[in-house]
Amino acid sequence: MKISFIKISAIFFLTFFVLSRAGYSQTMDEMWDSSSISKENPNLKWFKEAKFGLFIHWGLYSQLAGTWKGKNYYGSGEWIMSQARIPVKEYAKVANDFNPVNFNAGEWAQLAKDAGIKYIVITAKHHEGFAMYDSKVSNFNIVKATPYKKDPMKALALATAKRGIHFGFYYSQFQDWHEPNGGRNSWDFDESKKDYKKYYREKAIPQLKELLTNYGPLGIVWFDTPGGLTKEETRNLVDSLHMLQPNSLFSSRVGQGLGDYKDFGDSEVPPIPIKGAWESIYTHNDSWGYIKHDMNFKTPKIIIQLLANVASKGGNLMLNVGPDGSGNIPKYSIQFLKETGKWLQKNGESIYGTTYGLIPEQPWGVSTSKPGKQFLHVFRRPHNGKLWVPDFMGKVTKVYALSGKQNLKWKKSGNDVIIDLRRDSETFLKWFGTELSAENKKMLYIPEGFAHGFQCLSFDCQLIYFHTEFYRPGAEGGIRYNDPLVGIEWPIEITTISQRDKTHPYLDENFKGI
Ligand code: JFZ
Repeated sequence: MKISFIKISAIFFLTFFVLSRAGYSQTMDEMWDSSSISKENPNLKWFKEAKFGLFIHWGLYSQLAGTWKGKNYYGSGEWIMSQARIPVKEYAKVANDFNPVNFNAGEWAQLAKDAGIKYIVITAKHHEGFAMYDSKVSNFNIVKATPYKKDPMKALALATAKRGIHFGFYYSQFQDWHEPNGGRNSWDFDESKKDYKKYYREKAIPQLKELLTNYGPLGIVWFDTPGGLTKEETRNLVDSLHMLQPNSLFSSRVGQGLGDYKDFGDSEVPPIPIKGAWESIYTHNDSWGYIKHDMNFKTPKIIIQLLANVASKGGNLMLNVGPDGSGNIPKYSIQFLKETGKWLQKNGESIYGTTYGLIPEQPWGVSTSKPGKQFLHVFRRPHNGKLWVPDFMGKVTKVYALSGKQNLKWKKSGNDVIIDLRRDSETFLKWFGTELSAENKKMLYIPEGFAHGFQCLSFDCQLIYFHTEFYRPGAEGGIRYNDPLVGIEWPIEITTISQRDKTHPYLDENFKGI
């Protein structure tokens, strides 16, 4: 028997837009806030429109790939020197084997281009202290200390410029585990005896000057984990570096509130819209630096939803990949980024140059906007096909699917807009892959790379599973409905809301309230 009720979607959600009346556009213009862009740093304009950046963590730790002396480490591959308490002298020997001959700047930059990425920030020096560029300040660098002998940053600066991608460096200004006076190596050096100022004078500042002088215009200098400087000293550092690159944006992790835009904590999206220029950073799997046993890659669906979610709060997503010690970007990062790029080619209008929408986050998804337009990113289809857009103050003139441009039926109910997303109106949906084992109804095939992306069309449910095994791309086989770690969930629609009881029967007598 051929079973066809389960389909797997590559692109799980849709985008719609709503034209609004002129008066409303004004409000939108205000919300768009172009005046505040020009009042603040004009260099922020490109950044605010860019929405999608690529972070690259690449260094000696990439060569170690999460393993030291036969022991596997997990979490942050770039922290392995600290996690394993590797002495400076021993760690430095890793450079002898670091020969990333597969590095190809053109390929990396082209991947970013194909993925719809507008800026790249790469680690010029992470906490390990190793310079991934040709530095005259310290010999602990890729040109002097490795068999590779070339400067990959030079090539990448050129390759990105050629493709119109803004280029930037991550630089760990305070933590430097290689240096006796650098921050945070307490296993080789006594922290209390350190002269941080000497380290800044002799390494960090001269290296930053090299980076800001020798690689053309930098879109961003991404500082990280500040320390060892007063506000005044930080201001002097920032001012002197800005003289070298007046148009470059400095990340907020330069410290003391002196950055040009805000970075949230790692893997953090604010729950409500935030004005001004800001960025959320996420990594594609679980680690920033390459770990060969970390296969927990986010699927294109998850990346796209993350991008839409961040955009719906008004910010940028900078997604990290961790190339390996040979210079290869992990194949799932390549594959999933390209998929994301395909989606952006059709739906990019709902992301690039947008800001948060007028509609707060809904059970079905999020919204972004441009003057006169609202884009609805529908992550979860309402079970009855009716998408409720509550309290919508604009005048709706048209509702349509962004990719494909098919008009959708809609009506108003008070201030709510109800959009018809029933199955017969979903010709625009791009489903692919209907794979189910004919012999065993309970077995669902996981196509490579889409271990996250299930949707049960027959009863509007979504498969959920708590077994990390299932997230591993490339895992053969399938999952069983009767597996205790697999569940299904589906949305319910609440039509009447009653007053909440003042006394809650479930509360403990001693409960003091929240
Ligand atoms: C830092 C680094 O230590 C880490 O290796 C990686 O480069 C990451 C992008 O940045 O880690 C941080 C820094 C700040 C926060 C969290 C992790 N924070 O503010 O929540």
